[in-house]
Amino acid sequence: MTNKRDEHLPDFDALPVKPGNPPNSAWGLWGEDDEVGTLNLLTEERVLAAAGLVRTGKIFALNWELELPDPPFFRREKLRHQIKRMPGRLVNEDVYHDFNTQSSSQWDGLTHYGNTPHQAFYNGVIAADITGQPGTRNGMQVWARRGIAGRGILLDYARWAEANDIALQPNTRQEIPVSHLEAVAQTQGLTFQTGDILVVRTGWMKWYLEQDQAGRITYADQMPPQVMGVAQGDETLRFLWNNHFAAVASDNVAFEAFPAIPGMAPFMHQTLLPLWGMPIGEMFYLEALADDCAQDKRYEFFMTSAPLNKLGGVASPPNALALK
Ligand code: UVW
Repeated sequence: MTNKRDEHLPDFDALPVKPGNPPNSAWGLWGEDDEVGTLNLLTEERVLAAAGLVRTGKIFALNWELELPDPPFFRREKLRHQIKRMPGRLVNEDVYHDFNTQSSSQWDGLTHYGNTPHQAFYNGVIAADITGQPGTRNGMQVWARRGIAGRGILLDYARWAEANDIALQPNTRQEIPVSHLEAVAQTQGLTFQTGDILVVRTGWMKWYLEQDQAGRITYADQMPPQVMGVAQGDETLRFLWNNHFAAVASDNVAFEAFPAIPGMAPFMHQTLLPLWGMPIGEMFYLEALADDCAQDKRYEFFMTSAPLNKLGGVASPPNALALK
C-alpha cells in the first residue's frame, strides 16, 4: 500500500524528531509549543480538497447516543439528564450530571494519557502543566478553537472479514493486523494520503448493539473489558506514523485491542497521544456510514468535528460528521 507523500515528514524509524527526546516521539516537529500534534496535517489545502468529496449531500453523524454504552465501561459515570422546567414559563433547559466525556463516543485528547516511562504528555507537558485553569496546556479548548476537518477514510474491516470468512469475536481482544487493514484498503480501492483521518469499523459496535441488557451488564462488569481492535505493537505504530494520518478513530472501545498484555507490546495510547499528538476516536457510530459506503463503493468523505470548547478538557464527544 503506497501513500501519496507530498511533504517531508520523518519516517517512524527516524523518530525521535529531536535527539534526547523519548524514543518514537514527534515532539518539536510542529514547534516546541505546539498543542495539536498530527492535526497540523489538516492543512487548508487538504481541507479544501476534502470538501470536494461531497457529491450526494448525504450526512452521517458519528456520535453514538450519549446513553450508550449502558452501563459505561471501566465503571465510568453514567450521564444523568435533568430537564429543568422554568417555573411559570413554557421553557426548559438541560442540566447534565455526571457527564464523563469518556463514557460514550469520544476523542481522547492530549491530556488523557501520558507516556509513563517519560512521565510526560505531548510535547513534554508535565502533569503540573495541566491545571484546567488559564494557561493550562494541551486542553480540548485548543482543538475546539481550531476545528477538525479533512478527508475521512473508512476501513470496513467487519464487512471485509465477513466476506473473507474471518470469524469476529468482538468481545475478546482479537487483534486486527496491519496486513488486514491494508487488504481492506486495497479491496475498497483506497490509497492513503497524508493527513487522512483513518476510521476503522471493527464490528465491535454492531456486536454490542445485538446484546440484550443482561449481556451488556455482564460485559461491562468485566474489569477490564475484552475488546477486539487494531493490533498493538511496532508494526501498527509504523503503519500509523508512516501513513501520516491526522487522527484515528473506530467503532470500538479503545481503537486498539484491549487490554494490553503485560510483557508484550505496549499500549499504543501511550505513543499516539503523548508522543505524536494523534487524536484517538472511540465508539464512533459507523453503521449507517458503512452501509452507504458499501452501497456506493466510496469509502472517502469530507469529515468534520467540533469538539467541546472546554478549557482544559481531556476528551470530548466528537460531534463528527461524514459528508458524502
Ligand atoms: C482505554 O484506555 C481502554 O480507553 P479510553 O481511551 O477510553 O480510556
